[in-house]
Amino acid sequence: MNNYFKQRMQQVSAQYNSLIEQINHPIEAENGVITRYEHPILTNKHAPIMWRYDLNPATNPFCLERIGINAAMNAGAIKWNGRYLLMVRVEAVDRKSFFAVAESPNGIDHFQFWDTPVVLPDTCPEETNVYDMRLTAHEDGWIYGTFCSERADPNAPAGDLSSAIAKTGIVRTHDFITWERLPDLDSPTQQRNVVLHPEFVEGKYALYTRPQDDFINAGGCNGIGWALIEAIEHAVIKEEQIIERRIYHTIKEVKNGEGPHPIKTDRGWLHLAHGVRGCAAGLRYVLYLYMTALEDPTHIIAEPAGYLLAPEDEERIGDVSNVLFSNGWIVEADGKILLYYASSDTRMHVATSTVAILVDYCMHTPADGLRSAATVSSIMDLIQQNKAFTEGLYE
Ligand code: M1P
Repeated sequence: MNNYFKQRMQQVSAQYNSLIEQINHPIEAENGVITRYEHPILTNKHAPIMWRYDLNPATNPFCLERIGINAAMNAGAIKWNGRYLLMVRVEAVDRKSFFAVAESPNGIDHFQFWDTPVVLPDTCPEETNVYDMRLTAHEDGWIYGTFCSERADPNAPAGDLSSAIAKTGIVRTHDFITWERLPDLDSPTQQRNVVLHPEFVEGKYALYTRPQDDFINAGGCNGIGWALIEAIEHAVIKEEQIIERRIYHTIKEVKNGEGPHPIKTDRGWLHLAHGVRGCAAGLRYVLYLYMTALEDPTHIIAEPAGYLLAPEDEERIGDVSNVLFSNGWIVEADGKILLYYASSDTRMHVATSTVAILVDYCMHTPADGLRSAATVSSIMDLIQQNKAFTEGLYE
C-alpha cells in the first residue's frame, strides 16, 4: 500500500471514529417543554467508509471518495429488542435517497449505520426515489414501513422534467433485514406522509394520510387525513376524511403532515406533525403537537397554538433551509420521549421530553385564536390569573 493512501485512510478513519464516538450533551430549554442536544446525531459523514471509498490502492491510488453522501435525514424510529434504531433517509450526492438503519446504545449518541443499506425488493421500475419511512410495530405482529415512492409524471408536458408523482410504498419485516414489499397504496390523489396507526380500528388498518393535488402543493386537499383499510396486502383508500386541517395565517397554512404514528397516553393519542407556511424566504417547516381521543383517533381534543420546535441556529441552514421535519420518535417505559428530527433536509438531531410534559403542554397551552386580538386576549388572561395568584400569596 502506498504511504499516501495509508495516511489518507488513517485520516478519514480518525474523522469517522471521532464522529461516531462523540458524546452528546443536553441543552436545557428555557421553556421547559423539550430539550435539544449539542450535536447532530447523524450527518452525511456518518456514512460508513466502506460505502464511500474503494479501499484498494491499486484501483484507487489517490484514495478518493467514490460515492459521496449528501445528507442523512428524515428518519423513522423504533425501539426494537432494547435497541434504538433509526430508519434513515440517506441521500447520495446524485440526489437519490435510500434507506439505511443506524443504531445507538442509548438513543442519544454513538449512532452508527449498519454495514449495508436496506435493500428493498425492487418491484417498481418507474420508481425513481424513495424517502421518509415511518415505522409502525402493528398489533398484527409485523413491523411496517410506509414511505414516499416518487416517479416522473408520465403526463407532464414535453420538456418538463420536474413534474413528479408521489405514491405511498408499503413494506413489512420482522427483523429489519428481510423486507416484504406490498402493493403501493391505491389512492385517488397523490400521497406523501402516510403513516400506519399501530392498532386496528373497527377491525381495520388505519392510515393517517396527506392527500395532495400535485407533487408539491396540497391544493384543494386540506390537511392530514384518515382512512380505514380493509386489507394491508392490497391497501385501497375508499373513503378519506380530513382530521387535522390547515388554516389561514397559522404555522400550517400551506401544508401539514403527520410525523411518526401517535403515542398512546392515558389522556389520548399524542400526535407530532409538521406545519408549513410561506414567507419571503420560501417555505418554513416547523413541528407541532396535537391530541386526539383514545376511543376516536380522528377526534381532536387539544391543539396548542403554534410550534413545538422551529429551526434554530445551525438547523436553519442546509440543502433545503428553514426546515424541521420529523417522522420518528420513541417512547420509553418510564414515559421519556426521544424525538428525532431532521434540520434543513441535511442532518438528524434528537430532542427529549416526557409523555407527562408533552400532554400537559397540549392540554394547557392556549389554542390558536386565529387573530392577533385573540393572542393578546390569551396573554391578558394569563396576566390576570398570575396577578390574582401572586396577590393572594402576599395577603
Ligand atoms: O423539503 C422539506 C420536506 O418536503 C416534503 O415534505 P411535504 O410533503 O410535507 O412538503 C418532503 O419531501 C420531505 O422529505 C422534505 O423534508
